[in-house]
Amino acid sequence: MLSKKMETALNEQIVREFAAEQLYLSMASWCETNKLPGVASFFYRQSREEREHMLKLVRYINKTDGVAEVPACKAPQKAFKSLLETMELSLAGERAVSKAINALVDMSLTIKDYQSFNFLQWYVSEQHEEEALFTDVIDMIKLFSKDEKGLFFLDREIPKIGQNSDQIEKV
Ligand code: OFO
Repeated sequence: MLSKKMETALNEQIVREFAAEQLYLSMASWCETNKLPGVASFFYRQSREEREHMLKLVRYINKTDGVAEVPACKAPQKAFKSLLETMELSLAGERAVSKAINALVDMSLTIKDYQSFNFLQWYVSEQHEEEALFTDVIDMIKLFSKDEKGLFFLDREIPKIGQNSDQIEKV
């Protein structure tokens, strides 16, 4: 059974996952309308993943005698200066989510909620993967953006990054 404190904190995490889903969807749309169909598919995938993270929380809260709350949608940023900006904003967002997950893990230990501690471990690994993924993409952009054909190459290669982990999740 969830304590009120943990139920509230997990519901706040739903808001963060939802915000990430919406932001990635907005970035996908921006890429699609800026001649970057490959990166658009990358962000559509990221957006779907964030929705899965949100649903996992909804199911966990409801199955642990709590009540999940579906949050209102605040419009995400819709215009971006560059491809690099989308990735830097993504990395900053993932770092903020990692911090929030760590705080939830801390709370679960403090109040001896070992079920939630166990549940949250999945998010700890996921955040590690996502931070590494966006760091790799940023490095790649910095390396190739000076090249004339760099943007064409990046649009083809970025969607391949993290594809394996996506496949593993679907198995
Ligand atoms: Fe990467 O934000 Fe979800 O967990």
